Parts: sequence; structure tokens; C-alpha cells
Amino acid sequence: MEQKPIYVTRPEMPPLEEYVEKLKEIWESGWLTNMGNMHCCLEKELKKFLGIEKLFLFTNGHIALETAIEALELTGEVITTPFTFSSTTHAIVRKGLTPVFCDINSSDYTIDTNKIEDLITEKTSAILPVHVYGNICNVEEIDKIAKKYNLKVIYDAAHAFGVSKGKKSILEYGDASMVSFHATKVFNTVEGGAVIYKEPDIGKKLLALKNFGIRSEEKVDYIGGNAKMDEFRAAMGLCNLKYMETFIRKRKQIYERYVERLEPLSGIIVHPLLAEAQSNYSYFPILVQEEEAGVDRDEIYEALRKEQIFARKYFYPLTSGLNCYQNRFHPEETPIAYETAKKVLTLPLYSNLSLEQADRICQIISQLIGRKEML
Ligand code: T4K
Repeated sequence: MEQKPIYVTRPEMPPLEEYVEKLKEIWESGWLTNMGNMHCCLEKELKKFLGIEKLFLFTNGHIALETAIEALELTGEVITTPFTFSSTTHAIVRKGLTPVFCDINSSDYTIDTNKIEDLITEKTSAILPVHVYGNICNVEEIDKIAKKYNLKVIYDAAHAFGVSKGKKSILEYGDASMVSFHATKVFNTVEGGAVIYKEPDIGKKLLALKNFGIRSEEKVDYIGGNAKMDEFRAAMGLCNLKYMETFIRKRKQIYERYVERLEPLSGIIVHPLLAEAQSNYSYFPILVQEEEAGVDRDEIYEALRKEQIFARKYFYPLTSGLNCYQNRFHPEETPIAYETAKKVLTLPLYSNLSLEQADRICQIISQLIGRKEML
């Protein structure tokens, strides 16, 4: 019997009837966008859920990041990592700034804070680290460096919805954090995102910039764009938010099953979660060490594909190696990130993935390694 395809992720969805109820409210109100009732409700509910005070919704995570960069008035050079989705680097470049790539550490793939200071020049205005896969950056050390050199900090927290360190939300660190609510994320509003910020002045600017810079009917303070989340997406967010605990609980079960089955395999590296962290189980990356596994990452990727299992090479190539940046940046300059990107494979993970499907994925990987071991 032909197997149904299994993708790296599937959107987390609420029961359709609940969304339809919200649609009826939108119809009755005749208010479709421009900070309507659903939008305001979602902002309020998210602040409660995340335990944070200051948050604005945006139409997607990328534009939220660009707007945060603009609101914080960054200039010149921005220290960041290339082991991320293209969005992080594009946001910096599209705002007329120069990304300066810092290497990552091999334990959790976040920025190596020991290497930041060497990259600071008189042109540096900020650090833009990524909580990649929801792994927490060394936020205390980043704070210290930023204070010492008077730099701003914006976190790309696209993957870090609901992640906390101890009791504190990870989104509270830095001057601002961007979180993505794209369909592929642990919490989604179809497309969407938010900026969490500290200073009220930055808040005022963010709010204006996402709505053409408008302050009032006759006053336009900034040359802003349009980055407002509409009512249909906010409604999706309100519906999904109610199920977050269930989604995360189910993801955790699959995550743990993967760890149990894959950790013992030679050449497969599963990175450990921080003991003091509350994870959102958003991605399941493995590193394939060819020397021990006897197979490389691409062979596993292809073997899974043959079985209609579409794992993804998040994040390969490095953003510094993307063809649009050819001759401009050099991926070899961040050797750990360069090596990691060649070995990483992100396995399917979402709440509706069954444990049997996860077992099947592990079995394919394990058989492939076993076969090579026997040769
Ligand atoms: N910063 C970081 C670190 C990010 O990872 C991202 C986004 C951003 C910034 C920007 O945030 P947003 O502007 O997107 O809010 C996907 C997502 O589109 C992207 O949001 C995400 N990161 C990135 C890591 O993954 P692709 O190009 O890999 O997506 P795609 O279309 O190949 O989808 C992946 C799989 O998901 C598909 O194979 C099947 C499944 N899928 C996807 C969609 C859209 C579904 O089952 N249903 C769907 O509706 O980028």
C-alpha cells in the first residue's frame, strides 16, 4: 500500500467549527483589518500566555524583524549568525546594513558569544542573534557585551514562541525580539508575527511604522509601510492559542521518542535540551557524522524521500553561502556553522505525527546505518 507523504511539518489547526464561529463575528462586525477586535484580543491573550508586557502583532515575522531594525535605528554593521533561515540576513541587508557573521557553538547552534567581541568595530550598532530551533542563546553574556559596547540587541526568536528560561520568557531579553506565527510554526496565525519590545518610545515607533507611520488622521510621523495583521489571521491565532498546551504536549512525546530511538545510533547526534529551559519542541534537528554513521546526511535525506518522508536540511546552505550573496560573504569564515550546515537534517515534527510514523522514520535511519555497519 502506498504511504501518504510525511512533511517536515504540518500546520497546527483548531477545530474548523471554532474558526467558523469567529468568522461569523468578523462578518457581523464588518471590520476586516486595521487593528480590529480580533487583533486587539489576540495581542492581549498573547501577552497573558507568554507572560510579557509589550507586544505588537505584524503581518509576518520577516516584516516584523525589518520593522524592529528600523524602529531601533540600527546603522552600519550588525553582528549575526549565518546558520538560520534566509529571512534573518535578508532583513539586515534589506534595511541597508551589513551583516557581520559570527560563528555558532557546536552544542546548540546559537551564536558563540566568545567570538562576538573580536567582530565589533566602530561601525557596529547591534547584535542580532537567533534562538535557532527554539534553542536559547547565551542571553546573559550577550547582554553584558551589548552593555559594554553600547550596542542594541534584537533577537530573531522566530522559533522561540513559548520558550522560557526558568520562569522568564526568552522573548524578554534584548531591546526587542521577533517571533514568527507562520503556518509552519508551533503557534500559527497562517502568516503572522510579533515584536516584543522594552522601551515605550520604541513601541510608539513600531506601532506607527506598521501602519504607514500614521499618528492621527492628519499627522504622519514616519515613512512607514503596511505590516498590519488582519482580523482573519488574528482569529486563527485566538483559536489556536487555546490548544497550545495540547500541541506542545504531543510534540514533546514525539521529540522524546526520537531521542530514545536515535540517540543510541552511531554517528547520529541529537542535541540535548537545556535543563533549565521550557522548550516548545518546534524542530528536531539531527547531525549526521559520516565517519561513524557510515552514511552522510544526504543519503539519509534521499532514503527518507524514497519513502515519501520529506525531512529538510534546515539550515543548509548557510545564509552567507546563498547564491544571492555570492562574492559578498564567505561561508567558510564561520567554520562550525559551515560544517554543521553540511551535516544537519531536520526530521518531521508536529502534533499530528503519530508515534508509529516517528518509529518508521527512526527505523529507516537505523537500517541505513546498520546496513553500512555490516559491509
Ligand atoms: N527567521 C527565522 C529564523 C525563520 O525560520 C523564519 C521563517 C523567519 C525569520 C521569517 O518568519 P516568517 O516571515 O516566515 O513569519 C518555512 C517557512 O515558510 C518559514 O516561515 C520558516 N522560517 C522556515 C524555516 O520554513 P520553507 O520555504 O521551508 O517552507 P515550505 O513551503 O517548504 O514548507 C515546509 C513544509 O511545511 C512543507 O514541505 C509542507 C509543510 N506545509 C507548509 C505550508 C506553508 C504545510 O503542510 N502546510 C502549509 O501551509 O519556509
